Amino acid sequence: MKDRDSYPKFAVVGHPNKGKSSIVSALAHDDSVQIGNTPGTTQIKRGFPLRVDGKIVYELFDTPGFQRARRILAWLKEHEPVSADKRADTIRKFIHNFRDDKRFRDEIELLEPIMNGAGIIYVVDASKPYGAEYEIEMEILRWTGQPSMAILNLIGDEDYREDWSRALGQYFRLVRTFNPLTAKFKNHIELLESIAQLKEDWTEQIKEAIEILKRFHNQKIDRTVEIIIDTTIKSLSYIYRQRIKSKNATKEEYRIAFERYRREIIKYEKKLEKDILEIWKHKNIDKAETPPLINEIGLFSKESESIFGLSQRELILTGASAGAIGGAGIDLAFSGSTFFLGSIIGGIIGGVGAMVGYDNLYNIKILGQKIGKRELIVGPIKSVNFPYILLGRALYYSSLLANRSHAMRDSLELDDREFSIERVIDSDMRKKLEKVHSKLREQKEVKEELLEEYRKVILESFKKLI
Ligand SMILES: Nc1nc2c(ncn2[C@@H]2O[C@H](COP(=O)(O)OP(=O)(O)O)[C@@H](O)[C@H]2O)c(=O)[nH]1
Ligand SMILES: [Mg+2]
Repeated sequence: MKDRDSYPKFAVVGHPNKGKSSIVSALAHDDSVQIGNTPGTTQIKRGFPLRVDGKIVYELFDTPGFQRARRILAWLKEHEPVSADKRADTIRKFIHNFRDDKRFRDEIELLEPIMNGAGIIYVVDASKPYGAEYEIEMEILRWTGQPSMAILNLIGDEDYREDWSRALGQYFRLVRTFNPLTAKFKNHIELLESIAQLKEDWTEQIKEAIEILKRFHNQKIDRTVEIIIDTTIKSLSYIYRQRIKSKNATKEEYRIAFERYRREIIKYEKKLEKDILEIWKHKNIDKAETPPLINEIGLFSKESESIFGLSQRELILTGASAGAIGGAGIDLAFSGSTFFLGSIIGGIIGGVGAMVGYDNLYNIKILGQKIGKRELIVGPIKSVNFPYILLGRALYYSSLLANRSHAMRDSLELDDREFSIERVIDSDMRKKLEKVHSKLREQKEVKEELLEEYRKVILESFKKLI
């Protein structure tokens, strides 16, 4: 039977400020790891396990940087054993003798997990020139006898990886480049594949970890797609009903009905935002700085003339085939700013005078059942563009989070100009989507096969982005 603690462990070590904590954060999918500009942010070692379904896949130790490597190596050499196989014992002796000595606290913190069986991940900033001063700490690590690899992190713009590799190759079994801030899932897996080669005992365990991570990653993708579709369908079929007093709704009644309708759709999108953050485990994203998806760009601003790069003509064709959009609707949708759902809906509320003309787009009806029982109905939205705005925003937002390293501490920047829905949804795909959208516009039932086709298209488009 496997021992409960049998998962692989790694100590991430190196000079201060080389990106150790960032690497731990990225590889443990944990955005709570402290990352700092000032050396010494990490003072004591801390283990960060990567859990999938409650089970630990591996654990990384974030450690303080080396501070007094020269003194320690001198001590080790003074106590040099007769043969190399006893060097690890000398390290143990050092830890034992100096456990309470504050001068060596950082080194003891970083050596301890290694002597307890953790593999070594040595981190350097290869955008800075190589220097012999690193050899002292590399030599100490070599004395531990633990399997080790070096990671070349490029923090700045320059690239001294060749020099570094020549030196590191003499101390470490493997040398790999890994950028903790830009690493995507694929890079993470590649790094783990390298780590699997470090020690024979680990190969099976790490391969298993890779399989678990891949499966988990696919589950996250499926969940994301499910939420995007669910939100889109809910928004497209949403209908707001409000009792009104007379045959004609007053301006105020229109305004209130629109506002309630708009708020509900915004609520759906906010919920999506929250769910996606949870799926991709971004707990500490700087939300205050995160621009809300619903932005205040005015409806009639001339900022952009296409919707995510879809040409007008194409959209009109899509619309024509759906047969659901009036001339006023087309003009409105195209003159508006593209990305910001709130502005399209919001703009209408803004100009009270504009309301009546856009009945077509928003499907506003007044239903008189009996005298005194009249209803103002808003929705389902008729705009052909609207579903693509929703989908585009959701896909773009989700891809930013799926691709975001947990080492990233910058606030999330949303910029629709980076994103073109045309790149991920071609016209064949759009035709399939349109089958569902048109049913929703007409308030008809959507058959299971159509939904399945819809799901495949959204999955395919999301996979293009991550
Ligand atoms: N641009 C860039 N910055 C990085 C990278 N890795 C780390 N940093 C930054 O370098 C600083 C130190 O990183 P940290 O992980 O705390 O280093 P540690 O002291 O070795 O744990 C932080 O401000 C990081 O955001 C990188 O690959 N690219
Ligand atoms: Mg640190």
